[in-house]
Amino acid sequence: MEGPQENAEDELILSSLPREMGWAIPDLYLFQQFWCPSILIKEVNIFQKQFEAKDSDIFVASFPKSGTTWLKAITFAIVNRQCFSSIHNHPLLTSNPHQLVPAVEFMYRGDIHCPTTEPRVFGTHTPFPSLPNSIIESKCKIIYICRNPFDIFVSAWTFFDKIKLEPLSTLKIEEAFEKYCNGIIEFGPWWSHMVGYWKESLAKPNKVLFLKYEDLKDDANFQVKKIADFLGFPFTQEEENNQVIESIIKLCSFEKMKNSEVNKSGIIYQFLEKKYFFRKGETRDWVNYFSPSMTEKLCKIIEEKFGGSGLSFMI
Ligand code: PAP
Repeated sequence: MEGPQENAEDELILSSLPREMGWAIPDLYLFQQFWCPSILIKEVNIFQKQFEAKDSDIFVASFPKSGTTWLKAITFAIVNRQCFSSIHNHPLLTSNPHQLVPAVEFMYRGDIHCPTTEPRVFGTHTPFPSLPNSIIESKCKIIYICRNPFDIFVSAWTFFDKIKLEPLSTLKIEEAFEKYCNGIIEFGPWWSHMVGYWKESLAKPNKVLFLKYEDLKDDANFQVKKIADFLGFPFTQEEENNQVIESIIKLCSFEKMKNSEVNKSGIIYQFLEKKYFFRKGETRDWVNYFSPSMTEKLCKIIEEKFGGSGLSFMI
């Protein structure tokens, strides 16, 4: 527990940071160059200072609404496939992926616990430059999932509206889009988040694997094998013959997870309803929401922010 002096220091630090209204969290602070939700600043700080990474740790990193839940499920299923070989008694049928693979930022709030078995698999929305040194310096691995910024916008706009905290009211799509184009969104700007991990994946391909939601949708079999190889848990020929990859894909599929009793009700992280993590699970749903001028504006921003980085999106 913090005493009055620490609380006063925290308040002082916060009051010196630029502040904006969030989409779901009333206050976002520009902390270490990203828009950190006020309720997580202390946690991100503790994470940076205290987290001790083990060489065997695995991090599923992402910008919110990029496919985190899906990749957490796939990663958990890959690395634990020897313990839970039967699809009928798998923990993913009785726990939400966010319970099995906790977000490190929420771990310090008390309701989510650190995994006790190795390899420990964690999730994080923290941008690459703000990760603790022990993650950078250890041999642990990071898998980043990236999604096209059009679908992220729609997914975020619909999700954040459902989970928003008092006293926030519904953001009109135009208002949300304006914020999005200025990078003002929980853990934004989205472009620096993606580019940070992208560059690291190019510099250290054995440390950071950069995936795209669209590629996972397109050829899950190929991507699941790639993840398993990267993590040092490759599938044997026998496993391939026994359709182990296919059963992992099926177990983690959108339909299976959305319709699983465990994901239909209840909350995680103290205030998030599990059912809201499963909406449509499709690519290109953005065409149902974007006007021509919004499309043009976002295309320009993408060109400006990603031009020359080598990172591109199939729009
Ligand atoms: P988070 O950052 O809050 O954890 P995240 O899981 O990254 O959210 O993103 C949620 C999106 O992934 C939703 O997309 P949508 O709004 O466009 O539908 C959600 O439906 C989708 N999603 C969740 N689980 C799966 C899955 N198993 N397969 C494919 N997409 C999924």
